[in-house]
Amino acid sequence: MATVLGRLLGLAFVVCFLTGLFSHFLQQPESWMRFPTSPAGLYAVTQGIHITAGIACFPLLLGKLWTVFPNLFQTPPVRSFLHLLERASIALFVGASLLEITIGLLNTYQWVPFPFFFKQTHFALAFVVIGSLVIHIAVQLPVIAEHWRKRGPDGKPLYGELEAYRATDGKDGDAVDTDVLPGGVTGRLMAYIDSAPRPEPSVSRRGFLATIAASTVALVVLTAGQSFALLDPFNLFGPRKRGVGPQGLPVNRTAEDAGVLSSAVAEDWVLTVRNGDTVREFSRADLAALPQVDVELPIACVEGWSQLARWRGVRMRDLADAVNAPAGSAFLLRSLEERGSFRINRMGPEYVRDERTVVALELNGETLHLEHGYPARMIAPARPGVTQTKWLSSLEVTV
Ligand SMILES: Nc1nc2c(c(=O)[nH]1)N[C@H]1C(S)=C(S)[C@@H](COP(=O)(O)O)O[C@H]1N2
Ligand SMILES: [Mo]
Repeated sequence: MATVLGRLLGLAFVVCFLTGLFSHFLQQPESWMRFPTSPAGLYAVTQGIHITAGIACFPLLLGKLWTVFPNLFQTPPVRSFLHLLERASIALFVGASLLEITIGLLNTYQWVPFPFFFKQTHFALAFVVIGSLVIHIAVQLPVIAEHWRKRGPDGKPLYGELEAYRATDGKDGDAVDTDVLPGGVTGRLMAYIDSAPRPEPSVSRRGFLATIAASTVALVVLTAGQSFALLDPFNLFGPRKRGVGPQGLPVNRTAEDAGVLSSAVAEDWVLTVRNGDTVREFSRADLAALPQVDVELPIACVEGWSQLARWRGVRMRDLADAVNAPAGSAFLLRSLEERGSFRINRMGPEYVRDERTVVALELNGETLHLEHGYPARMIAPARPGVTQTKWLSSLEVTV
């Protein structure tokens, strides 16, 4: 049972790690990095998977901890250097992964009741989790290999002996070919079976596994609706509900929190577009007079929720051309916001040149709501929500 849960958990951790790395570099790219802009919902999917797999880790991890709990009290506590290393890596692994998924979950509720930055900690811990998992697997590799070969180091079949031993309920040592006892997996398993206290199990193995499976499926089904439209009707636990918010779209940071209540509605607002000495200023009327395009693109938040919306506005490409930005230019997007981590964002050339990247003036057929970034906000395909800058003030060619 520990093995079954361990495999699922391992899979979930690897999925979280890879989707997490993808999300990390989308938000903090190295300057040489380029990202796919299609399909437009790519990030909504990878981040939806990230959050959903992270949530599934709770029952899986707790179930796994429950099944291996007696090992905590094994005697002797340390048998060898390798054993010490293994136990230490497990302690690190358990601690780090519990912390990792807990702060991750809290962050999806935008709740940070701990005295450190979420993003940096979550990123660093991911390497501790994966690192200690690799050590754990490396130490167990001989056992894993024996399992797959179905033979012990002595070449004898593994489980026949174990089953025979089990059948005697550990009482009749003679029923077992004791040759296989020392060393190999069978020996260690038997030693473990002998040493562990064996109370009447209060739940059957099947019942336990069914409970874990049911709670995992239930958690996923009742939360993943925030990320996947198909499950929307079952979204009970997801912190965000689709379609709830101004213009049918959730809001992450309000205009009030961003401190733009007056600057965003100022008469003299202009969008400044700059390429070195070439500077052009566009009022909202100027922007509205340029060719308009309609795009259907999702807001896909790092917190896992995402929602498709219809946007209308000016192609980013046209604005880049208006200041003769060379093809391949990246842009710095600035918001009216004076504080806040998302007021400045660098947009790589692959997005600048994509014809679906739009400085949006309208959302779902109406003038962009103040909460969604009025007078103008950026919307680009396959980018994290944090980069979809609201209340734009300037776009500037950058390296
Ligand atoms: N200027 C600015 N733009 C911003 C943010 C912000 O805090 N400030 N939040 C971002 C985040 S985290 C998300 S998920 C999206 C949400 O867009 P919405 O509120 O229109 O749904 O806006 C992004 N744009
Ligand atoms: Mo977000």
